[in-house]
Amino acid sequence: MGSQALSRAEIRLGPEVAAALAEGRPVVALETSLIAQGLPSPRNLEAAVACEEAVRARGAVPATTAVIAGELRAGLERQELERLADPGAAVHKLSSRDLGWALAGGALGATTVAGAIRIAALAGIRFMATGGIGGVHRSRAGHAEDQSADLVELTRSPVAVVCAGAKMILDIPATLERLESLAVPVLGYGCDEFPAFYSATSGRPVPARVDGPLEAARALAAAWATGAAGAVVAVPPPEELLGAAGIVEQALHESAAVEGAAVTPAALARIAELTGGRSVEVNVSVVVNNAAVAADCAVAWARRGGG
Ligand code: PSU
Ligand code: MN
Repeated sequence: MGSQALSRAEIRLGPEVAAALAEGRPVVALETSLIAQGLPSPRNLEAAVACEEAVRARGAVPATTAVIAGELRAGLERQELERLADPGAAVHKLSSRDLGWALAGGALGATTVAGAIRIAALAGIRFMATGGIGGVHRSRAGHAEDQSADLVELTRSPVAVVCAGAKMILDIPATLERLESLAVPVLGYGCDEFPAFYSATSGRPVPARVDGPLEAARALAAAWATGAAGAVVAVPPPEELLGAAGIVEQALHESAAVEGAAVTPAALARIAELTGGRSVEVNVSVVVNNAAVAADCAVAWARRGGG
């Protein structure tokens, strides 16, 4: 029945990841939808490599996640990253609900936040980094309500997601309300305001602030001890995209006909055009910064004894 009976042949950890987990050393999971669907080539591969390097530089082991040839994976080889980043490869965007069919069917798939934290949970990894989580989309006349499964997956997978808030194209206040309804802890990392991905200000306060990795690790350990599953650690972007709000408005307006999972890639591509590529640079620096912060938190958490 519904028991978690994945065989060893179905989930494969990279050797470094397996060793680190066995020894209680810090590990940070990374998503790959950002690489396969979110960023243009060749910056996507560079970003994937830079995230892994940032995690290593801070003393943790990167566990980049994907589904490849009938296996859930955490910890990829360079050639596998290259395949996921290849614009000519047909790479599926996998949320957590998609892991089953992708695994059974041998599909090549990149993980969203939801997919990545589900794999992390199965592997026993407690920290994950991304750019921005999915959330509640702005309502659009004639379109069905669109809420990312990232939100619900945070209620199931005990993983701290380090991000610069939610994707900028979303309805940020509605996303924060939904996180509250779902009882997902939200921590501002050195900030009082929930960041808005391309900018440090959203006008919305965070419920709680932590300063530095030690405070974050303490707050997360206590949240897990009191029954939380996933948590959001919101980190202000290291650099900002000037005029982001207006540019995002315009991109969304122009991609009004796009539906479902295609909305993010279409809007991001248009934002990149409208900013002459500057949004891509900010996006990469945000993702790499979050990977570094996630590693700092994972290191602090492992030092206090993990869980
Ligand atoms: N943020 C970005 N680019 C992205 C994503 C987030 O700047 O490509 C991806 C992440 O993988 C996130 C996913 O989990 O979008 C959410 O997609 P959806 O709204 O379709 O659930
Ligand atoms: Mn959606």
